[in-house]
Amino acid sequence: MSPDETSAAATRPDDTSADETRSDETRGDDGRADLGVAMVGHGFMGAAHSQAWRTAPAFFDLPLAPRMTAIVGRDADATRAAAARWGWGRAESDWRRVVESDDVQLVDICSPGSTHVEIAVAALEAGKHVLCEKPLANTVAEAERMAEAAAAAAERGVLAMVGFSYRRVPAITFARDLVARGAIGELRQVRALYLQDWLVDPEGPMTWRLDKAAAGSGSLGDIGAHLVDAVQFVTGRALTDVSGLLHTFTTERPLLGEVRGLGGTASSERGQVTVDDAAIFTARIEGGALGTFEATRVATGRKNALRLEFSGTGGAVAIDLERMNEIEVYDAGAPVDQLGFRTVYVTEPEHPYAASWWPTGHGLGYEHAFSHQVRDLVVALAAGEQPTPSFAEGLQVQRVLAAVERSAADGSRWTPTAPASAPPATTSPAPAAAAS
Ligand code: SOE
Repeated sequence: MSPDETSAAATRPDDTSADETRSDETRGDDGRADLGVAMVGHGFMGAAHSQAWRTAPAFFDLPLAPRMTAIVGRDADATRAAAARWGWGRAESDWRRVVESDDVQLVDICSPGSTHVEIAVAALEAGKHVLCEKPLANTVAEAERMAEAAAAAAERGVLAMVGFSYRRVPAITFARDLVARGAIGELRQVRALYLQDWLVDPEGPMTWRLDKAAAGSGSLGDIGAHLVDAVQFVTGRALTDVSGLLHTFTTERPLLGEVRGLGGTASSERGQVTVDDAAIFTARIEGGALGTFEATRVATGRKNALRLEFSGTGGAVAIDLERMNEIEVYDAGAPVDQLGFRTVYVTEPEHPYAASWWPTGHGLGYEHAFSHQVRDLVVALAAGEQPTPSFAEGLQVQRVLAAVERSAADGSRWTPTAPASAPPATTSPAPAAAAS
């Protein structure tokens, strides 16, 4: 069973088969091979990934033993402080050193998008596995280079994965399972919203996320990318054509003083915002379904509301990350006098990943998806299997984002997501339908 087929069964603690490690690897007392991890970046994502590397081995029986070997950052003091706080073995200021280190087998890239291509390609060429934060890159050309490097590395048993962590929120993984089981019949429509409001205040400061050179795009790439991945993951179908609209409401902001969360304090100087505040697009989906998408950081009052609704001929499922332990399920075949959405609490041991955490009903949070990501990655590496989403899938998401940008720049014209010469990219297949 591949990690993309992560069902409740695949997340049982005893699921630790296929430890096929090389004889030159170091092993701990329990016989498991070490997996030396070096993480690049120590911002928001660095914190989330650190938490996951620390926690996943304690809650899942992993077939390799991750070691938090090194953390890399440009600011030596801040990197040393992060290493001490989060438990990394050493602090480095040049990612090239960890890429060359014998005690590192995996490079985890949590730095801004502009850095991804260089680090990922160098790491893969040096024989290190790679986990790279989303979106895969800032441009399609960069993502293509990364996907090519990943394909070449895979031939040598070196594997790469892109960090679309929300796939591993149990409610979203479970939605995928339900759709694959046929619980909503034939898919007709998808509604996908990612609503945040941390840029509502025009005096909120610039961060790298507002700089096209560093981030590639704004809401589109930062949070819209999650929508694209989550929709394609749940449905098993690719977005084939899009019609988009991008807008920046606040074009100039104070420069950043001190970082706090996604924003920070403002300095007296001002800078130009070069990315979108809001991205809205409609899409045609393989198989004939339609999708509406909205990614915005100016949705007043909405903090981290990733909302997905899948409507089919036989039912519907809906998720809201502000209530992330729940999924709403509608069965159109129920007796007429009992029709209605039911709220299912996704915390039973039968639900994806839940058995490894707390007793029924005790709920998971934002950070757990990153632990699940580590769990699935490590299981795949030990089995020598391609972890998902692969860089090829990350590239396909990048193509969707680029198509939205091209469409928006051209009066919202309908724009294909696949290159003219290629057939529509298909995402990881959904698992075989299970009996419902
Ligand atoms: C990481 O997965 C991420 O997309 C961040 O980059 C966003 O800023 C955050 O709001 C959601 O998670």
